[in-house]
Amino acid sequence: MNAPFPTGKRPLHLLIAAPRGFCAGVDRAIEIVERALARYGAPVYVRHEIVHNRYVVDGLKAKGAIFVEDLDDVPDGVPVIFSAHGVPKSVPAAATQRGLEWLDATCPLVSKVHRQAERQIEAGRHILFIGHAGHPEVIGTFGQVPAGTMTLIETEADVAGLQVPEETELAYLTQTTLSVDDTAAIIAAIHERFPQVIAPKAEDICYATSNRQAAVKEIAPRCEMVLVIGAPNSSNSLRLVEVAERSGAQARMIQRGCEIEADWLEDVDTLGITAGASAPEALVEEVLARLRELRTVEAEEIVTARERITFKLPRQLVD
Ligand code: 0CG
Ligand code: SF4
Repeated sequence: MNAPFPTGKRPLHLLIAAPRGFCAGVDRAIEIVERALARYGAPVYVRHEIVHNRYVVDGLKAKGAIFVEDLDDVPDGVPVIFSAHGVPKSVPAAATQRGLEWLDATCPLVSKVHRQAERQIEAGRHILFIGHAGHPEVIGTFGQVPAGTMTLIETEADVAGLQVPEETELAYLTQTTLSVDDTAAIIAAIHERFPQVIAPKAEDICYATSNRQAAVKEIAPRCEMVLVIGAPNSSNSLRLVEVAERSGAQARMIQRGCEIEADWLEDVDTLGITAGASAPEALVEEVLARLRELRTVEAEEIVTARERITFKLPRQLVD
């Protein structure tokens, strides 16, 4: 009897989402570390993972970057870089006080939210901040305003449970890497309960987050499974898993190609692939190589947007 597939491997159709992977803020943050290493020499300290990806962090460690969670772990006399997710104002203030040379790799789109927060407080408003508790971007944004002037909102139920004195003027802002759909529902609940609330002038969820979610919405309904290349502490990557699941596909987050087990694909003829904003294209290539070991792969890229945005580097690093 003839084998159904002469190569012995069943075909696997891949739908590769575009845009995927690195955004302009991640490109800039990594370049800041690389340029700082070239300019000052190793070691250069980085407070928190520069972006939430172990492969990126390990690559920079190999070039002489040292990653710490706390400014107190940075010795005197070495430069320190703040991660793309942003930091409370107290962190650069403490670095300056210690006489440390510091560079800020905060994404300009996160810094924009920081400035909006300051403006709302100057206008005398209380801020409802939609985000995920404990995420470094949330900690950084809360650290832009005096304690007690911002309340974290994670769910629609949080909106219903809010206790706000009658005369309080409210504004809302959001983390940049949230679910577009969940955030829209929370914002609708805020507007319904507080019709006078001040909305941000433009959406705070960043272009990269919303474009990657839209691309997954396009491919996932055609796939039995979607693989999201990203890390479990990467907010924007976690949101891609949710979007794929809500579109009816099975979804798995993976960090490396070698994690893919043959039996995951037993019932899969069409597999979606995407990567979070902090996952490099080298990992997409690694995943494709692993899939080619397992199956006869035909790949198709589905492009739902083109991204041309880039951000300027800090002045100190431009020759
Ligand atoms: O998506 P989050 O904010 O967790 O960050 P990640 O480093 O994964 O991606 C872009 C940035 C900053
Ligand atoms: Fe900036 Fe968005 Fe990228 Fe975060 S995901 S670094 S906010 S562009």
